[in-house]
Amino acid sequence: MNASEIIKLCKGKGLNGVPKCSLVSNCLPPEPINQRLTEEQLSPPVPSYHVNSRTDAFHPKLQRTCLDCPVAVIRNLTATLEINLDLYSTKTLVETRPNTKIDIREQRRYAFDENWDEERRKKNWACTSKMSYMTISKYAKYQTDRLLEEDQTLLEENRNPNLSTFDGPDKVTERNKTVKFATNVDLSKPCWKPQLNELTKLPSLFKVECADNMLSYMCRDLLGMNTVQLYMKVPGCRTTGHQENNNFCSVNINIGPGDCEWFAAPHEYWGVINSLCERNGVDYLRDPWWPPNLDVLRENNVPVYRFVQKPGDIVWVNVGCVHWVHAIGCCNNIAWNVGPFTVKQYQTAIERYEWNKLRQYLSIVPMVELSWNLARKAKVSNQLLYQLIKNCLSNTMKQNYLTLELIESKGLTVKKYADECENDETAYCEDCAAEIFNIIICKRKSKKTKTHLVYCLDCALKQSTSLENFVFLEKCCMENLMNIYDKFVCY
Ligand SMILES: O=C(O)CCC(=O)C(=O)O
Ligand SMILES: [Fe+2]
Ligand SMILES: [Zn+2]
Repeated sequence: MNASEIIKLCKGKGLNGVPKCSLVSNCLPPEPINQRLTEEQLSPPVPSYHVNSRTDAFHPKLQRTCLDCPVAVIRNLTATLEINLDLYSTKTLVETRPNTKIDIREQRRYAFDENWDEERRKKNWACTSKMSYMTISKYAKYQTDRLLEEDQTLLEENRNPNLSTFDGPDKVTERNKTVKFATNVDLSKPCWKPQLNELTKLPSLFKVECADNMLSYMCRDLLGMNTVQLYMKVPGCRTTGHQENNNFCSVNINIGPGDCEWFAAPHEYWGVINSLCERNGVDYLRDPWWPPNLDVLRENNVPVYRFVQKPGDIVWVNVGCVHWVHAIGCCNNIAWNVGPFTVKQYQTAIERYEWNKLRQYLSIVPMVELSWNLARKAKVSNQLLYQLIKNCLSNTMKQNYLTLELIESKGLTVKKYADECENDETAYCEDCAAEIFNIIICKRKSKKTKTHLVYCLDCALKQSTSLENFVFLEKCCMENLMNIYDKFVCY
């Protein structure tokens, strides 16, 4: 059906209310698998790909390996492509922007595969951290001091193997009980141009900006997703367990000088990990967590890849893979997300989008806006992927029509959204965090500052069934949406 046939069938259906719209039939966490995994299956070796030449680097086999495995390490690619990792070293960062303020998380330090409560009495899932700020140069000093200290400690440990730097219940040294982790240093600013430029040497699957990357069709920055973020670490710093925002893939390069240790479980097992979190009082999506030990996962039939990422190694995190990362040495990492044009990527992103809605958790990737952008600008050649995107367009186009019908049936008018705002942020509902697509329902918060609060239709109706006191703004008119819908074809 073309757009006008679809809309014709909707006529009059929005007068008494607009049904909720879900873009997937099921977005619930997957059930545990029935079959008991063997010891080998529970500790699989990480798929790794060693690049020996430029031919290897751009060979389709590399892309295939990445898209087929939950997680992969790619060794020697950065060296082969002569990517200058010094650009991301602490020394260069200090030379470029010594006074930039960065977010710091102060974390407890424990053995690599363990997590304890604050008193170090019981192992648990919850992690605590204190937030603060530092400048790049101040963190650099901290990191360098720790680097020297670690060398010293290693020497001592070699002499006396009973000493340990980490913080188990019985192996506590007073020193270094907490570590400072500089998370999410934003490299999207113009001063980091050389750092971003360097990454254009990568094969297209890994590129930050590329026609093959769905995230490049967002008209603005999603910090850390379609822009690069840098992490500065000392031994013991932890990136707690998570899946990427909306289950997009991620690319991570260890800049060194130290190593990182990774733990990862395939997407199918996120449901089991989610229940383990729930049973242990942590919110899988919102709280920081770390498995108390790896046996818990083994007992629950969850396979865990465990591997070391050396300086220069790229870790590829595929769609929906659950992962948690621990710094073995002092190091910096750079990371960003990509969205290959695959059915699995799009489908899984939409599933998480719907699950986030159920949990009232904000989707950093506004999948509806992205889908309409893809329709306007991307060339989609995979028939099934095309159908999934078209399905999203059709549902949201109907939703848009019914919403207009409902508003107008109440004798209210919808105004045109000012053009100068066209490129601004995605709106999310003030109450339920849902993405607001195309029709902005808002209420003035303060006359003085001219700030507005934005709501989805459901949350606005909860406040007032007559929708009085709300203003309605339409970004793209019905006719334009219908045009985009009809023009979106599969190549
Ligand atoms: O380097 C880190 O600690 C961040 C790891 C991560 O979660 C990622 O790259 O997706
Ligand atoms: Fe990640
Ligand atoms: Zn809402």
